[in-house]
Amino acid sequence: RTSRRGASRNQTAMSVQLSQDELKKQAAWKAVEYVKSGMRVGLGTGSTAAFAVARVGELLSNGTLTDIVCVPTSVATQQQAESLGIPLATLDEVPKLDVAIDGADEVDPALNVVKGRGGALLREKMVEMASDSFVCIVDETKLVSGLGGSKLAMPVEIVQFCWKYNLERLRSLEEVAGCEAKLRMDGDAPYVTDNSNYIVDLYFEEPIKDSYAAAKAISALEGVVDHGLFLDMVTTCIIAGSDGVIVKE
Ligand code: ABF
Repeated sequence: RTSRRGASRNQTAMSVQLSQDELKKQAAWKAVEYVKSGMRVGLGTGSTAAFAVARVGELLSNGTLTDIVCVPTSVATQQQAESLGIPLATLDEVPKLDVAIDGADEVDPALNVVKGRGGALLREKMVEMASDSFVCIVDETKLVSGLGGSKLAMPVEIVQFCWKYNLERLRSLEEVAGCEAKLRMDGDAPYVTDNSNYIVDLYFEEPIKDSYAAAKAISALEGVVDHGLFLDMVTTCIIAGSDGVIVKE
């Protein structure tokens, strides 16, 4: 028998989860309004982006959208899109996109974002850099005053070769001084990305002082493939919050 208090606690948790999913869905549906028939579309990764992929599939199946081709940012998104019958291509086949829709982990006031906690940062950055516009979709919990401020992971994709050496070099960069660097694990083994690389997660006590300097320094390390700082890339940010959906350009 669930105690009355237990039930109310679960209901509260459920209502929070439902409302966060509802916010993600609202942001995603708003973003898909930017997709017009005939467009080439980048499809993001993560739970918010998944709502956008589902919406694209729905509008294709009911004839609202026609003649679009999509480039997924992960195997997971590729599989979701395939299950919905969404026409897919690769950047080799479609090197220029009209719009990319994707989530984020953190958004700062300048619309610079941290992405990649879903492990898909490399393909996301390639697709979003290939796109004329990048519509970022978040719920209000992703807003931060400065990147790294959520104290959650800022991911860096590195090659597997000598990963300990690369982790230590990341940890010693003065541009990310004081960060904690951990190899992301998947159970007992290192997490392996769709591109057969590893992820090192950086954690910050304070927001990163200079995101641009940090991005430059991290990218300069030859064992680094790419990182989760997506700077000056978002063209439109759609933020779903308790007081509605806000569009920031
Ligand atoms: C993806 O969306 C990743 O870059 C990022 O980690 C994730 C956010 O996931 P969610 O929408 O589930 O919060 O693009």
